[in-house]
Amino acid sequence: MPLFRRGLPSPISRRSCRFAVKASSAPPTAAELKISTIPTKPVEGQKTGTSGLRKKVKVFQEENYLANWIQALFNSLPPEDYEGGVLVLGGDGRYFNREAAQIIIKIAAGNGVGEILVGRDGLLSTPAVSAVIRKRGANGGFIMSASHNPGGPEYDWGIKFNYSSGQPAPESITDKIYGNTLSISEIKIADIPDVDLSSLGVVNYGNFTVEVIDPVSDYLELMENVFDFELIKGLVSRPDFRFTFDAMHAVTGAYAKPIFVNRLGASLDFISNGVPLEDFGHGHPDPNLTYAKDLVKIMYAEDAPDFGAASDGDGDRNMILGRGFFITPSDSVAIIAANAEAAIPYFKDGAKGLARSMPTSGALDRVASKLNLPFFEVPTGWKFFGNLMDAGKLSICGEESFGTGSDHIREKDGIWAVLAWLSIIAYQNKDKKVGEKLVSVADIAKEHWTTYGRNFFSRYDYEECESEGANKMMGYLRDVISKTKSGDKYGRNYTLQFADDFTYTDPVDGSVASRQGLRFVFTDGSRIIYRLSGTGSAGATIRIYIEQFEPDVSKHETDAQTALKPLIGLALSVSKLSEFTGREKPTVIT
Ligand code: VG1
Ligand code: CO
Repeated sequence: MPLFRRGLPSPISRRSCRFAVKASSAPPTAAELKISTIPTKPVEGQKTGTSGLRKKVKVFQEENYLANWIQALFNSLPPEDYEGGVLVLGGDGRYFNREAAQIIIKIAAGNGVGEILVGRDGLLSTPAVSAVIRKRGANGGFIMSASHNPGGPEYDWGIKFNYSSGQPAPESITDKIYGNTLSISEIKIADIPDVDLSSLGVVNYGNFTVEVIDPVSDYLELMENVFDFELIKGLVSRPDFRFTFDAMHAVTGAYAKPIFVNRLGASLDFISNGVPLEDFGHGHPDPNLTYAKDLVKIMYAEDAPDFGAASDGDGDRNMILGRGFFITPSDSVAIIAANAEAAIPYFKDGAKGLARSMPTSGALDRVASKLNLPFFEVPTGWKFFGNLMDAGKLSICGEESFGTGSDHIREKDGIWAVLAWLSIIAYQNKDKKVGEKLVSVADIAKEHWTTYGRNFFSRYDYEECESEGANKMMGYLRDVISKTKSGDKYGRNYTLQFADDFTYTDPVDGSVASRQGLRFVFTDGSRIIYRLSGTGSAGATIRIYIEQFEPDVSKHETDAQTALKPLIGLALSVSKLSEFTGREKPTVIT
């Protein structure tokens, strides 16, 4: 599979239809684009995790730290795939993005890139970067974000590279980049002034062009093609329906007003934390029950709105709440998949296939089986879905970590998930007169459970443990697994079907990803899964995923923590977690 699309229009012809040239001083001519080569030394530890390279801001501020990684990236790609080509650049607005954008622009120019399309003020959500790459036929793009990790001088920064289908670079590329960071000796950088990113326009330096684009318009256009906006507008403008969205002072703040208010008619009052801030207002921009507590409080209050949602730092995650009701992400993707054909025009001919990450609950599997659709289970991380989408095998997919999306782009998509839920609610209520009782979020979920059964699911996170203890625990569990056999008894009620370390073989290109999570699967379908996070920037985060299927409708309203209690106890005792880590309680429970 070629990495980049060939036969792109040349940057010159692409440029002719753009905005008027805007530059503070007369642009230099081609001959004047001076490129310097500066010597550098390799830096340890620039290995990409689940989603890009994430470190403390202070680490990225070390001399050439970011520049080395960017140059190593260009050293990893065939020159014909970027020379004279187009790259997209954007980010979530976090601290250090301004400086980083200038470094990336200059190194791209130094390596012969033809054009950079950058979001105004350096802003573009992760899904919007994917959308812009695809719409404009770009060769790839950079996302400046550490996603849900906190931002600010003391916190995290991150960088991710997506290629021409808009998909996060696969491990074959990120491994190559890492290899090159260990042998790098020079950086090629263009000697141009900092580019003004605060207003739309085009500036040329010799054969190199920077275009500052509106961060919202390409993305909004795509959403209008995917969804029936008139249907959603009908719901949002009802006097008996209230909707609230928490942008967590992150990038979706830039999207919420143009989409929900201006285009769909929601009231501006219902958007909270809608201004993107460099430190997310001292928050942790992770839309879950722990970190989005303001929204949770609103949605569980008396007279709560009918629908509440939040998105993360870079806009690819989502949390969905009804009045006093939390939709687990594993249920969310299953419910969207079950209702998509009827409620979302993009899926009017049905989905091509469904997929989830391995630790995500099996709720989606049941929808796939009922709708008779191809189904895939991939490792954690969105990059594993892209090949299936490119091959036309997959339409709707999700992760338990608040990620939901489809093949309209190649990233998970927070606003898409909110629009998908609004479409489903709107569709189910389209014939309801004002004053009649509306079908609520809770009704939709309960109806789904009645049809498919309920997969109780919970995740326990132990953040920033000592790496040594966490690694020892995983080693110990591998040892335990090697001694297990089918039929082993666990506690009073569980019989082991199998235990292993998940390995995935990509059905499209045959690439193999191993050591993707330790799983204990029991004969009744219950599962316990252990993984170490690949997105943290300090210590180790242990994740334990617990799942149990319940076909009995009379038990569906049990609280998930109550229903899962025996299995959770088992997960803690089997792993000896508190002995290895000294932790008695998780930092986050979802
Ligand atoms: C976490 C999630 C994973 C998600 C990844 C990136 O990874 O578990 O499902 O794809 O974050 O999401 P890990 O390795 O920490 O478990 V984001 O919104 O941070 O780009
Ligand atoms: Co994110």
